[in-house]
Amino acid sequence: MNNELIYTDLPPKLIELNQIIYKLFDSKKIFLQNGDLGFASAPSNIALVKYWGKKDNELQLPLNSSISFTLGGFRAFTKVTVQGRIVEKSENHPSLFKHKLFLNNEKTGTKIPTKMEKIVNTILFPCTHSVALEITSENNFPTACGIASSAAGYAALIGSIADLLQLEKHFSKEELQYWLAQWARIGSGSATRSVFSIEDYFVKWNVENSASEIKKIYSDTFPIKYDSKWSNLKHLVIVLDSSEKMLSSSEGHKFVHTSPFQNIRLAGLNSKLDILEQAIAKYDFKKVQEISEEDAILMHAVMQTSSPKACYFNHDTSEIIKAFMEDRNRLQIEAFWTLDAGPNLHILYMPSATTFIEDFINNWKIKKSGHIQILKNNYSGGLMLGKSNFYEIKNKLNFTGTLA
Ligand code: 2P0
Repeated sequence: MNNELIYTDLPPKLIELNQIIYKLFDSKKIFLQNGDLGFASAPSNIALVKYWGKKDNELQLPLNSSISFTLGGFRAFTKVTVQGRIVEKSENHPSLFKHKLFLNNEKTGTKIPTKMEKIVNTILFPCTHSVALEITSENNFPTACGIASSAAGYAALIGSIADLLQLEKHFSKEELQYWLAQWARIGSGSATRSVFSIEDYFVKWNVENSASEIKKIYSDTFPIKYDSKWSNLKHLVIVLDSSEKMLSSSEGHKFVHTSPFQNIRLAGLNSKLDILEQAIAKYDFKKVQEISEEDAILMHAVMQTSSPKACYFNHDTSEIIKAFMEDRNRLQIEAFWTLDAGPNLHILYMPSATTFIEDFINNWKIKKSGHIQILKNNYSGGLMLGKSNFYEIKNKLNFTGTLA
């Protein structure tokens, strides 16, 4: 196989786990044949302290650690189907089959993106001469609505491959969690925060900055401790603009170093992450609010002052944030806002703030003559593997792919 289409430079622990999979293929304990299936459903997530900027593009290592809240109701549903024939390994023919991707009910599939192809080829290395994957993936939220589709998408893809290979039987829980988080990260950075279980509301993607050599940089992702009150936290998105981004996030990451605000943002970030972690552990709503809102502003300041500019924020975004903060501060409500790489406002709030949020949205709708839409996150849950989980949650959620 063309060496450019597999990963050779992976973290040692991930290489070890991949070797275990290769041995299972060799001993036929894992055996793939035409029609075999794997299923997974993965949530999206919204970062409170953001990942913006990479140390290494190929391995997707971030410049800074980040902490996210899992968006259990906004999900990708991915099914992988093996296309293949039985051949002896010694035949060594190029595969007759090509991986194919079917996104959001497309009738005709497309060639999968190169990065995805490299991931699939590396995981299935011993059998890519005889099989390929047909990947079908759907989101239950519309594109360009302010919810990270790559996070849910890559987490669900890696999950569905883990299900196809039945890795739950072959790896310990910790090994499987590590394997999922590392591969999801290589797919899309933010996806590494979407591979945890139902109780894992807050996830930290940690990167150690001390090592100078890229290969020795340690990056790991894990759920963080939280006070049980946070399990009541609600979330919705006020969709102000659903047009496609001018600059993709993957492109935007590349230009952080050109912004004069980049070093300012990074300077205080590690202590902010520590404070945020403590505030989540002991339910200090005010601190979580302050740090999240500040980092959203700082990230967008970096975006808007980089060259080329990544201007995701628009006039309506500033206007609604100003109005929200004035009312929220005056009434001392437990609610805060944040943004992704887009203009649409994410609101996180406790049940005591529900009436306030509803009134705020209704007033805003009147002011904007109805030109906003609301996406409510009505479900909490993490990555789910397997066919029965897949259909159970798909039926539970209003699977329309449209704005509610
Ligand atoms: C985050 N974002 O922490 C930040 C906040 C957007 C703004 O991670 O190139 O789609 O696939 O690693 O993960 C969006 O970037 O970029 C992102 P890649 P990704 O959620």
